[in-house]
Amino acid sequence: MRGRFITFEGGEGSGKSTQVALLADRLRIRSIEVVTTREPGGSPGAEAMRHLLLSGLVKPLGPTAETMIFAAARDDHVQQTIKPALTRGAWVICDRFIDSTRVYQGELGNVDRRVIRALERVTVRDAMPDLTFILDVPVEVGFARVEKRGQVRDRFESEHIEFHIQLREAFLSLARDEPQRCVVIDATQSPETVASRIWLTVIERLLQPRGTATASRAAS
Ligand code: T5A
Repeated sequence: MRGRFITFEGGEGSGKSTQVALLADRLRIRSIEVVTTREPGGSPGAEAMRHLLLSGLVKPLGPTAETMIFAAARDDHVQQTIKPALTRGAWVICDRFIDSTRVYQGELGNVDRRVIRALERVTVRDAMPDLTFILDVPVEVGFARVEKRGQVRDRFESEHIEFHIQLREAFLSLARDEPQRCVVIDATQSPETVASRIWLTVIERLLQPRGTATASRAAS
């Protein structure tokens, strides 16, 4: 049976990487094989393209060219990592995926929506996420977390504050458009509290067959 595919999306410092790891731990305790991965990256070819994208080397080429390089990286990632894992029945948890392209390059980069969707069809095909968590934090909270980590800001983290405010709105709007796939999580609470909310959703949507014990009982 095909494994499940879960993606995490949201603004900078919203806690995606932290929650990817915490969810993987909970699933592994249930003896589920889990592959954690990220975009841009997640396969040797895509990791090589990650450097080009996040260093800003590609920025001068413009948003459409940048989108195509994100798509090339995604194609390799889907073919080399995601599809083989799903086919053998593993669960895949990915830190950013198609919604980041829709929001960063589409909504904020003004790349034509038809181009974004066409590239999505070519690269993703039947590897669509079953469930997408959109971690929502006010921009200043995300920035403070990134700041505290003390690393050099990448190409997108360096964008002005208005960019990040629009980014947050675009993710929330996307979630409203696809409620069957996307779940917004208030990510301002502690990592453990956020992880518990995510876990309840995974139980309700992916683990708990209809008509069995309530999610809260199963989670305890
Ligand atoms: N991009 C990506 C596109 O433009 N188009 C695309 O198609 C794709 C796929 C990727 C960049 O590429 C862009 C978007 C991005 O700008 P990245 O380096 O992978 O860049 O960075 P991000 O995905 O933005 O991830 P970050 O590492 O910045 O943030 P996370 O993963 O959201 O947050 P995390 O878990 O690393 O946490 C950040 C800090 O906060 C703490 C952590 O300990 C850590 O120090 N933290 C919390 N603190 C308090 N309370 C909580 N609940 C916390 N959760 C985490």
